[in-house]
Amino acid sequence: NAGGVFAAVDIGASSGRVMLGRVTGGRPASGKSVSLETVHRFPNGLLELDGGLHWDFDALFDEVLKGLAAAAETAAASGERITSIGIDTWAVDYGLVDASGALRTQPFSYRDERGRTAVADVHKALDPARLYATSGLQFLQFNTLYQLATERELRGVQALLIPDLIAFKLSGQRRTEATNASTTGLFDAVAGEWASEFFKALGLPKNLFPAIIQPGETAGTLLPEIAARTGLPAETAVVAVGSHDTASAVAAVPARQEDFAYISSGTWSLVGVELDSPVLDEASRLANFTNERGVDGTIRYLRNVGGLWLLSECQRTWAAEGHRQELAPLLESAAALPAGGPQINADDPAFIAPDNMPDRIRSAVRAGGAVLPDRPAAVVRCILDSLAAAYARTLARAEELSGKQTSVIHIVGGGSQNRLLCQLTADATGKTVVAGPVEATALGNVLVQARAARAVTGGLSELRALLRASVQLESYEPKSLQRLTTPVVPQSPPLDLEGAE
Ligand code: LFR
Repeated sequence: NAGGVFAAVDIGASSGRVMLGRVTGGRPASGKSVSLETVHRFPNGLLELDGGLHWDFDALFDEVLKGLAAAAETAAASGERITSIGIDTWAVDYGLVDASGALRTQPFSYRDERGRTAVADVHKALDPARLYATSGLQFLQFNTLYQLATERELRGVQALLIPDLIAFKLSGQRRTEATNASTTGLFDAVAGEWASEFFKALGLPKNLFPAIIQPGETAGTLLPEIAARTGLPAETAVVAVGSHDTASAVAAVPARQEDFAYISSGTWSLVGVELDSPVLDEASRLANFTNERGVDGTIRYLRNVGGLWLLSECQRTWAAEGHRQELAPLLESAAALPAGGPQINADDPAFIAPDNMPDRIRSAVRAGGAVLPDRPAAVVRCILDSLAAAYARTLARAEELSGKQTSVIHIVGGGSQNRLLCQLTADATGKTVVAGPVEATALGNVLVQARAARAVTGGLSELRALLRASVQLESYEPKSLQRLTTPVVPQSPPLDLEGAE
């Protein structure tokens, strides 16, 4: 049983990449390993159109094709054959396509305010307790159902979530991948199917979304024109993976034992535990924990905590003001500052929109009765202290509400490279932090494809063992004294289920 070569399309809010994933090594399975080679990288960002915040899907798809062409070329140069393509991106957002397959507009971004304006109306039709009891989804003002409620006309179109839209453009096949469907608010967390009563209650067309496909199932093969443009054989499969990036990231948490917590740390921090079944009770709803679907029918019981978006937006503002700050020296100065400085509530929806992040952070600190020194390093330290504190309180709640105790925290994604953040998290939680891999989303994507092709076998624990044999990890132990001096954190604001008027 030889290995295989797979193409992973992995797009985040600030950048995308196409990678070749190789599974090599013979029997037994534990002798195998997985590696990644980046063949194409491209930027992503918000596009302002008619006053709304969108994604430039046409540009992204162009980059995907360039990336697949580069993948084909790289593989051909070493006599390899790419078995399949898997796609993962952020969740929630969608494009509307008509019968001919044309996109109605560039997809809206979840950072646009439109979802928020529809919350009150949606909750009039379906009260939040009923929504949660079925979907198990945390309340976020941008969840798909609120965005859909702002659409003027949904007859004659279908909604395709972003990874599904890419898969459709590659293969001509329309499907909705299950892990991402679970972030729409229109999905039944127990049945694992669309919650048809919600479509009815909200007046949404019954077939607004295509049928569900599970990670590991094949959607189709390449359209002839795509094969011609990329140089990939037309029989290359488009395989569904955990198309929600967080689902792929959690599949690639290199945990050795069952009792682990994870933080998928990138633009957002997704903080929680893996469960076999959802927690749908009222306490869980009020704490705003989500039950998103993971690979192999697992439940990702977590909360969205602010993320490195806070930091990247500050950097963007500083650069625009003419004093660009490189990350490495910034983090070094931030690490040199004493513990116990001011904090903000990293979960505050006030930080979702772009622009002027340093100002917004400064006024949040001021509102809490403290002062933030006017230096980038102080702002960065405040962000990281606040994230670590949010991680600690979120994990404590996740354990309490789910009854699952954890002994180790895995940080995966970009944040796993941020040594200060990893150490502060160990300090704030009092637990060992294991950091890595950085490319968890792409690795989870590749492993699900590899299993579909039978290049690897087993459940998530076998995939995780293979990962541990393949990647470098780093451990951080808590400095217990610091933990005792961590200040009381501002509490999350009460859930704004009515939506802001
Ligand atoms: C992370 C992520 C989160 C989701 C947010 C918006 O990239 O996918 O899981 O809540 O983006 O889609």
